[in-house]
Amino acid sequence: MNQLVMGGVAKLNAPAYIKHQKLINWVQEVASLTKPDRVYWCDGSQEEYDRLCAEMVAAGTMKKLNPAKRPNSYLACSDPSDVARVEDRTFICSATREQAGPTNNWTEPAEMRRTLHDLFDGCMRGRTMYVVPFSMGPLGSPIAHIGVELSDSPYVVVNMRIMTRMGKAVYDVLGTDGEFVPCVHSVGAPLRAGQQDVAWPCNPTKYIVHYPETREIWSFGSGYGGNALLGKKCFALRIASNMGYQEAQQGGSGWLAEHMLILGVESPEGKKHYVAAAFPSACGKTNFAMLIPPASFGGWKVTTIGDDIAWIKPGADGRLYAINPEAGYFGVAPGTNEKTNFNCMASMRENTIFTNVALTDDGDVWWEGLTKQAPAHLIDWQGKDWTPASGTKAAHPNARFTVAATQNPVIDAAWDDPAGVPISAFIFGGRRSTTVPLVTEARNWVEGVYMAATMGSETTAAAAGQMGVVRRDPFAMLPFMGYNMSDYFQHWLDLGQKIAAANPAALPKIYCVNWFRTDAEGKFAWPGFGDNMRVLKWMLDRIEGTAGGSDNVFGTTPAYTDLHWEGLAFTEQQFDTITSIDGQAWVEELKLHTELFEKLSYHLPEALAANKAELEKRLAS
Ligand code: O2Y
Ligand code: MN
Repeated sequence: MNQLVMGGVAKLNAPAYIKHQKLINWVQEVASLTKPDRVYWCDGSQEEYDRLCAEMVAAGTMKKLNPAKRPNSYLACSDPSDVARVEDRTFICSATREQAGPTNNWTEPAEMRRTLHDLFDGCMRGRTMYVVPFSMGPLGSPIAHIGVELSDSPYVVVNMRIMTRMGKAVYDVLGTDGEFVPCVHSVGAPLRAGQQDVAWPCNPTKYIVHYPETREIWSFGSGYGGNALLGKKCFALRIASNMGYQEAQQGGSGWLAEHMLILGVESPEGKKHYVAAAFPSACGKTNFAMLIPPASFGGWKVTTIGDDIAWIKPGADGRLYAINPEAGYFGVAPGTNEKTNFNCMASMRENTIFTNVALTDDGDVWWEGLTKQAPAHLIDWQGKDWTPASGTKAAHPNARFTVAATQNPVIDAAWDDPAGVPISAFIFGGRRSTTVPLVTEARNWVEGVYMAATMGSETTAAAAGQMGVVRRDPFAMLPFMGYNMSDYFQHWLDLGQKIAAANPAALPKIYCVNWFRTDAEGKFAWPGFGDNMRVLKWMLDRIEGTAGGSDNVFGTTPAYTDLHWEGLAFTEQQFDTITSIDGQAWVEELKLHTELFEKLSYHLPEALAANKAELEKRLAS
């Protein structure tokens, strides 16, 4: 084993296959600060994964599920105080406050370094520090980047092995001097000699800190999801969005790190397009990424490249190419079932880590929405006996499954292609019960960027404790932006301009969608799920130039007859319910756009302000 008892002296015994002295020195430096009992260099093997899982079962962190029901699968239950991302504890510590912008928490970097130095000093005592090398994106892809996470959580290691390309091969790509993003993570719970550990160590003090200038991530106090699996939101969105912007600032074409799923759609005639779609958290991204077209769409195929994050770069032909930087899904379990997402259920039949779901009496898992009727008895996510009469949730609303992308039965053949896939359209969607119509096509790039910049979403009870409050969530990036939001808007505008200057036909179309309009009874008026294919088909037909649409104040929308309705009893009147535009509601909506633009006034692109003025003029007339 690549493991060494340190006895207070920071000697590492890095494996001979690691030739990167700077990396070894950094591991040494962090070990000297955090003072773990052991340093373990992960190789990413199956044997290592199985061993760590067995150790966590012995420690009470995970339970092995019944292999007859759920082969090679585990359930981990977190501390009840550590169940979700902590946005109020997340910081972008760029050199100046303006560089982080008004949508991010910011602390002066030197001050934050002092705070973190004190917290990390000795924070791994009694624990093992794992060295986790990982690639975001196919190993060696020109769009991929490498990270190394140092963590004192074996739960993080096994999840990172599923969520990223993790292991020894990363060192071959790094060579002697390759670049990597250093990520330091601690649950913040040092152990005194002889002290008994708890099943889910964590610390009430939490910091999720990004230093964009040095491209470092430091995370303290949480072992959960986006707070701890640092390849995901921290690297693949916050740090990467900044990297893509900086590349443009330094004279390159620049690139995009987006909170977007990527899917492929193929017509019965074999015409294939890829689209990337941004939705805020908890808006059914995984369902859309694995959509099954209705039966009346015989011969149409939807395939998944990714369910959460896209890295997008201009290719040699001037088009935008996207990769999924991740290798697995960390999806929300509650609400997922054979009807809402058959492919997702199939993905997690085996080799899955579940977190904060309930345990059945026969050693399988259950969550709200999995079956119509709840089992008569369960052990809930907090380890307590549960019956349908308990009056509590058996699974935490943010309970998760971690599963390899390769287990998805509709994984796209090109999902691992280092070159990425060409993007034909961007889709932006929020959760709005009123105001925003089912689908609108932007007439030009600026109009599309405006739609994305001003998108909003109603909060769900689980997310905010307050139903139905509209939160502006530009590009669905609000919690994940690694720099100033207005500079980000400008970056999108500039990239569009560069692409159009070389070849206007290479520009993807931009759409705004809303699956969540409600009827007079407050029920969802649009069936959603597989029926979203009807909207997707209209978009593809538009791209191919074969579908109708008419202009309104915001963009181009389909008429009832422009959509394929076979197999769905949905009347023209129902269609009106979800596409009608309420002028007064839009006057109110635009006041919220004004509020947003006032907040983002520093560096707000003039083109967006002008687009808003045009919109107001059209609305008034
Ligand atoms: O609560 C967490 O840590 C998970 S957040 C998450 C996980 C997977 C995909 N998206 C999200 C998100 O919040 O957007
Ligand atoms: Mn997400």
